[in-house]
Amino acid sequence: MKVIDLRSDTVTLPTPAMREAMYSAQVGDDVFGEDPTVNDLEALAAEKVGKEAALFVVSGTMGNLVCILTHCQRGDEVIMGARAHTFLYEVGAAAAFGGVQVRTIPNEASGMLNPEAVTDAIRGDDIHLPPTRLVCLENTHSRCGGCALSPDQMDSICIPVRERGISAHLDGARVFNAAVGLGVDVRELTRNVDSVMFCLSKGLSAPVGSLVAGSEDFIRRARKNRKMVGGGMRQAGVIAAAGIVALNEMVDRLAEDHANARLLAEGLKEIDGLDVDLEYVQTDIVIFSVVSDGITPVEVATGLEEEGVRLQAIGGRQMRALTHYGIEEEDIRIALEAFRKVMKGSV
Ligand code: TLP
Repeated sequence: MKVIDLRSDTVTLPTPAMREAMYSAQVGDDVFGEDPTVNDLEALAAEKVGKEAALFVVSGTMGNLVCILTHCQRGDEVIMGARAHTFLYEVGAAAAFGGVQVRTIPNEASGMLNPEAVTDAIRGDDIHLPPTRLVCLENTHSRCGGCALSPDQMDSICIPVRERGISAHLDGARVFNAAVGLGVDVRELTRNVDSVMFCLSKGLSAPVGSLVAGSEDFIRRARKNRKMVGGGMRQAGVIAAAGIVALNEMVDRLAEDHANARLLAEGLKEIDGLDVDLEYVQTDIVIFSVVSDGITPVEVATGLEEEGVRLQAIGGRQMRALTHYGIEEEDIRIALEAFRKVMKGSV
């Protein structure tokens, strides 16, 4: 039986073209700047997101941390949404390694931050207050169902922030999903941020890696911070090679994942005991609720597992499913059938 794994788009396996590129990659010692494949990937990444330079890092978590370390000093304050991945799921790395204080403001259901709430949270010049150094945004917003912020929404936060001398960072783990979902060039989403992190190892299906992009000067300093956190890799071209394929071949197909997520969400909405707000299903993530009292989300996940469908309960009554490379329309139909079976008799 094929397991239909909807836990995350991180479970994607490398494509045959990636495996071939990895096999034949030219490599060198990247700490000396001598891995030609890493250098090619960094140049390609910088160009894709419209920045001067880029840096290959191990993971999204490392990328966000390296950016925070590069923007901030100990004792600085960083503003982000209360549902930001960096706040919720990155092990408190900014506090642990950077000594920075994270100040959260509420996310709207779409992941958006109220631009006025952001500027209001910027600290004044007072001996008692920590200096605000950075605002972090997330697009698409993982905990807000993969919603995409438009270029105008991004600008409405970033422009006033930067006018006040504060930097803007984008956790763009899935920024290519946002761009494809909105039908815009990704540069329109990154044009007013000082730094952006995006992942190759999620919907783009590469086995490992993320990139950080920004100005030449920012990336030079970020490179040193990456070394400090143990992220200086050596013959990393073997994994960078898959990243080049990911950026060149795997972006446009994200639209298929979005269509499958939509199909899944519409199907789930029809099932008694489940509820989905379709307005917030915009890319590859479907967050839905188990509204029946007769079954818990954990029991739903266990029942589905027995049917060969894997997904996660994410707290409260909520569950999450992600579509990705390797999941076909037919798999969604099979998954919906499994849901009907598990939910039957629970309402
Ligand atoms: N998200 C993972 C889990 O950590 C929850 C997932 O399965 O969605 N930013 C965002 C918006 C993310 O969703 C993630 C990973 C990261 C950063 C961290 O990336 P990695 O896992 O590469 O450290």
